[in-house]
Amino acid sequence: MRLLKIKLHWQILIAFIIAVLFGYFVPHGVQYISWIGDIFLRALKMVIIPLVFSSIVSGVTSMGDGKNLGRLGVKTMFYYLATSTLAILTGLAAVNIIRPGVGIDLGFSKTVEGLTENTSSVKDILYRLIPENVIDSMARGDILPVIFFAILLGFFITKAGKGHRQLLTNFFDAFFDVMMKITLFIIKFTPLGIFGIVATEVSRNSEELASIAGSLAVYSLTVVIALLFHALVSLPLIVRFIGKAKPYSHLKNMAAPLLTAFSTSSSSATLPLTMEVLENNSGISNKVSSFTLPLGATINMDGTALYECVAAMFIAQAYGIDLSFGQQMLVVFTALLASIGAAGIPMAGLVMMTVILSAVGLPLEGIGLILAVDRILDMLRTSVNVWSDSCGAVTIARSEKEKTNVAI
Ligand code: DAS
Repeated sequence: MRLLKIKLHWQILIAFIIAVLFGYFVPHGVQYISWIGDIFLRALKMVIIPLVFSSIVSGVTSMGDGKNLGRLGVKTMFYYLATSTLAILTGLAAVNIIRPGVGIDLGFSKTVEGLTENTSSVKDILYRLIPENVIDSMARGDILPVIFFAILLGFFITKAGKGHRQLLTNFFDAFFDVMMKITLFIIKFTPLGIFGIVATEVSRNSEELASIAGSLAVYSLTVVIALLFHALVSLPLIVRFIGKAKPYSHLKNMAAPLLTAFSTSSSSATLPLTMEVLENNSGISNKVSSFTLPLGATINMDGTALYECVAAMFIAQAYGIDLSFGQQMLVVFTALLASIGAAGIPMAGLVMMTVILSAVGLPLEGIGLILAVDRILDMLRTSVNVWSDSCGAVTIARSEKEKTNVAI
């Protein structure tokens, strides 16, 4: 039981090392344990629909009773969509320049079914977004229309009469809280899942082991470089020239929440501290912080969106699949929606990877490639998520003519 006392990321590292050794030295033994990885992936997919649905409805209804929905709501949604898209494009550029997965060539023999059918014309994307039957989409795990419907439902709950609005808001907040607990319980089994998946992948590709390990390091570096560029260049430029505020003074103020986000890998757990720091250190009004931050912690995840894009492209490269420009734009679009749907809890980005891969038609087992480094990368992408939410609060507060403590 002492093993369970070790922090999850150390458990994952130990499980990864054992899995590589087992897969390499006892490849014929893998058939007795590969089911563990399959069960873990099934459990992750089991919670996606209810978790994403309740996360988005709860997040959108946190915008309050619709009064704020005017100018502040439009600015906030525009900032969130713009910075998440900028993050994704930064990741796309990095993964196309560095090309971390090229050369592994896992020899993915069969053409990846579904990939070619995913045309990405706007009409097709709209057809995918607006379902004929949202319950059928939920049953089939077709996440994009579920995310679209959840945003619509959350928005119109804020427009409902006081009684209904309060009842439904409380219900979805409670439902989301329980779904987070179930997901955190499943995440505890990640070391077992890693053992089953990685041992299987290694036994299948043991001859590429060295190149996979090398490529995994380059992949991690690609994610880190792109995340740091977005966090330390793109976002500060937005704060400086659109928010007319001092980004690095604000960064100093954000030290505690960023370290909390890094160590907990949970935007939701960091939210109370982020709000306290924004109001007391950077001097943002409660009106702006209490509106933008809870929403941001749920639907604005620049770090996650960037990571989803890089991971999907890395997996495509590793399987020798050359994505066309249109297919890469579909990856960008699904990464944006997946980041909106990801919950602010550890490894939520990994849970959403199954969404991206199935939406674009890439092999799900590609998750086995990135699982081992996911928990470490989660720490950095969560910090970037929180940092972007806080930059949004400063930029929006300044656009509302608030003096703040970080004004130029
Ligand atoms: N850990 C998630 C968060 O709390 C991010 C992720 O898993 O990508 O923001």
